[in-house]
This record gives sequence, structure tokens and C-alpha cells, in this order.
Amino acid sequence: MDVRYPVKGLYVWFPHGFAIRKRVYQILRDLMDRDHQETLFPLLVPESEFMKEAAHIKGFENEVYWVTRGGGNELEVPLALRPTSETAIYPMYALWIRSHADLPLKLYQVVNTFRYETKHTRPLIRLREITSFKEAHTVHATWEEAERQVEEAVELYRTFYERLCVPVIGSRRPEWDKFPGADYSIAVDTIMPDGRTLQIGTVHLLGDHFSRTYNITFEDVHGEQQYAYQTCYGISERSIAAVVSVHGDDRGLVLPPEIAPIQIVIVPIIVGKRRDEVLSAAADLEDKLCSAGFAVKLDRREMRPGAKYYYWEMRGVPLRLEIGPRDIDANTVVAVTRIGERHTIDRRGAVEAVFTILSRFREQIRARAVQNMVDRIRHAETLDEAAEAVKDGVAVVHWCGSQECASAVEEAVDASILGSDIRSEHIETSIGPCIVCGGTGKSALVARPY
Ligand code: 5CA
Ligand code: ZN
Repeated sequence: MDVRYPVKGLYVWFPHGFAIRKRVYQILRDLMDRDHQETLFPLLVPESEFMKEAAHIKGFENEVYWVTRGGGNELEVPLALRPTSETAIYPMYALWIRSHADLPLKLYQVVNTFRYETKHTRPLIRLREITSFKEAHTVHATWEEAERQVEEAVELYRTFYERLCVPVIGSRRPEWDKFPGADYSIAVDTIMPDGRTLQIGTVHLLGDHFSRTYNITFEDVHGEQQYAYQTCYGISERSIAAVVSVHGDDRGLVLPPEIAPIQIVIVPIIVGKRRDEVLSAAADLEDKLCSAGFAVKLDRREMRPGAKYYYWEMRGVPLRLEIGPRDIDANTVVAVTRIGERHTIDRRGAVEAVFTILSRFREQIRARAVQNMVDRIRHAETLDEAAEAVKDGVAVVHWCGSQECASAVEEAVDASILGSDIRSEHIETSIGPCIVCGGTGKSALVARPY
């Protein structure tokens, strides 16, 4: 991102970043499109609609930007820039949904949203214009069906993050942290290299709060009018922040091949007389790999090879191929992955070899990310142990669920209760004495969230 745009909390996508975004969101769209439909609603929401659902208003009132003038005229009804789109979408759902045959309805859109964030703003992580807000809004005939949709959405997000090789932990947010207007919220978080957590997706069971407010009803099979049950779930460009932070190293980006705008860079090692021969062998290799479907770049610039290596490493290219006179004589190519694994491959079998190396690379960065995450999770039986654990990671404690005990934890360990009902294959959960009051507690995460 270019952070020099002269409005706080707004950032500009550089083309390389945007190319990554395009690939990440293509994965997301492909997953959504399996059983959702994409749609597009307006950015502006009339105040009259915005001000209907009490809990929702309360949650967002301090974060909304308002448009109050059109040219020289005061608007009769001020318009909110959507901070999220419930209040834009649900009045229309009320018109669209008539009978049980219209349900379930599962729509999503990818849009910009605006939140006047007062916490420290950061590129990709806490923006005032969220440029890449994927929000899904579903409607169901029963609460149970909506609840199942929540589980499916959590699963969908897990699958999405698996494609990005980013490990996530699902958990249920405490009551006071849930989405304004929801029955409950489930979030997926990842652990950043500094041990702090990043919430990279949330799924909310809205129940019938919004359908009662916006009058979203349907005629059931017996001909009776019923209020519908709803869910919504969202992901933002924080998903890209997660990829950047979880995989990157001191030399720059490390990108999973599936989202790398350039998957393979070919660097010709040109020495004196054999220049043409090397360049033509490199071009031949480029052709072959392109035809096989890889995104390949042959770097012909007049620069030292070392400077090129550095340049492409910073941009996260998963694989570098080096070809010089000695390789031509031996009919080989040197392949070096972004994490430094080096292979000498046969030029005739280059396509197959590259395919294998890239698949392996992907598994390696995935495994490395999982290991890094697991290493930062520690079970704690006392507040002292929890305080120690959250210095550079996440603590798993027993917690009774009360807000008093959550506050006590927060005071003692300078971290907060992130969630309970933990969903992770890497975390063992159990029942035990609350870390504060000793009452019956469930496993909960204590973390320092971004
Ligand atoms: N309407 C619901 C579901 S779409 C909603 O707005 N949920 S949310 O408020 O939890 O936002 C969804 C996700 O967007 C969050 O989990 C978080 O990952 C991301 N997000 C929220 N605020 C910001 C922000 N200011 N900048 C970047 N990402 C954000
Ligand atoms: Zn307690």
C-alpha cells in the first residue's frame, strides 16, 4: 500500500498489491459462488433506515460518516456511508422475500465500507475506508437453519484461509464483543509473528432482530406469515495482511503460489560471449512454463543477478530459476524457492519439476505457519502464567464466562478474553476451574488483538 494518501486511514493499492488482492478475492468469490449469488447495493444509506435497529445503531453511531449536503443544498434526509450493509440490504430483502419458496436467500457483495475508526489506523488492518469488504447476508426460515449456516460459513472461511496457507482459530466472542444486533458472533483469528492476534473474519447469527425491524417476513407452508432468521459474515483486506505477516520474512513477501502475481522468475546468468545462447535458452524455458499455465517473468534487465534476486524476493515470487552457460552445457536449470530450497533440475523435465517444487513449497510454508502458530499457544493455570504467555503469544485458560472475571483477567495480564468455544485442531479444550473465581470454566483464549 502507499500510505502517503493525505487522508488518515485511507491507503492506495500499488499495482503489485492489487494483483495479489485480485487473486485472493478470486478464491473467495469462487468459494462463495458455490452456493451464494453476488450482488451490489448502494453505498449510501438513508438515515431513516439506518436508525431503525437499536443495538445496531448503538454499535456503529460513533463510526459513521454522514453525507449531509448535495452541492449547496442541505439534504432532507442525511445519508450514511455504509459501515456495513445490513441497513441498505434488509429493507430490500423485505420487498423481495414473500414465501418460504424464496428461502434460503444467500447473497454477498464485495464493496468498500467506511468506518470512522478511533483506534490507531493501519494499512490493511484498520482502515477508515475498508476497500475490500466481502459481506454475505443470508435469510432462513428457522433459527436452526440460520445456526447451521453460521457453521457452514465458519467452515467456508477455514477453507478460504487454507488456500492462503494461513492457519486460523475459530472462537465465540464474549457477549459484550459480539456484532451489534447479533445473537452471537463467531470469529476466526490468526496469530501474527509478534504474538498478537488478528481477527480475519466474523460470522454472526442475527436471529430475527433485523427481520422484526425491517419486516422481513415470509408465508410458511401453512399460509402463516413468519419472521425470517438471518446471518451475516464478513472478510476484509485483513485477509491479505494475514498472508503478508504470517508468511513474510526480513527479505519481504513470501507468497503462496496460488496468489502470487508472478509465480516463477527466470534470471539469466549472462557471462560474456554466450549471452545470446543463454537468453534464448531462458526464453525457451519461459515459453514452456507459460504454456503449462504458470505466471512466469523472464528478467532481461541489465542488472547483476544478485540485485535481481533481491528485487524478486522482496515481491514474494515463490520460485526463481537461474540459467547460465554451465547449465546449458549440462542441460540443467537451478531452481531456488523463496524459502531458500535449492534444486538442480533437468531442463527437459522442467515443467514437471517446477510443478512438484511449487506444490512442496506451498506445503512447506503452510506447515511453517502452523508450527509458528502452535508455538505461540500456551495453556495457563494461573494469571501469572497467562501474563507470561501473552507476552509473545496466546494463553488458553479456563474461564467461567462472567464479565467480572474477564475484566479481572484483563487487568492482571494486559490482554483480553478473545473468545470461548474454541474451534481448532491444535488446541485441546476442557472444563476446569475459572482462572479468576475458581467456578466451573470452559477453555477460552486470552490474547492481545490488533
Ligand atoms: N456485517 C457484519 C458481517 S459482514 C460485519 O460488519 N462484521 S464485522 O464488523 O465483524 O466486520 C467483518 C470483518 O471485517 C472483521 O472480522 C474484520 O476482519 C474486518 N474489519 C472490520 N473493521 C475493519 C477495519 N476498520 N479495517 C479492516 N478490516 C476490518
Ligand atoms: Zn470466573
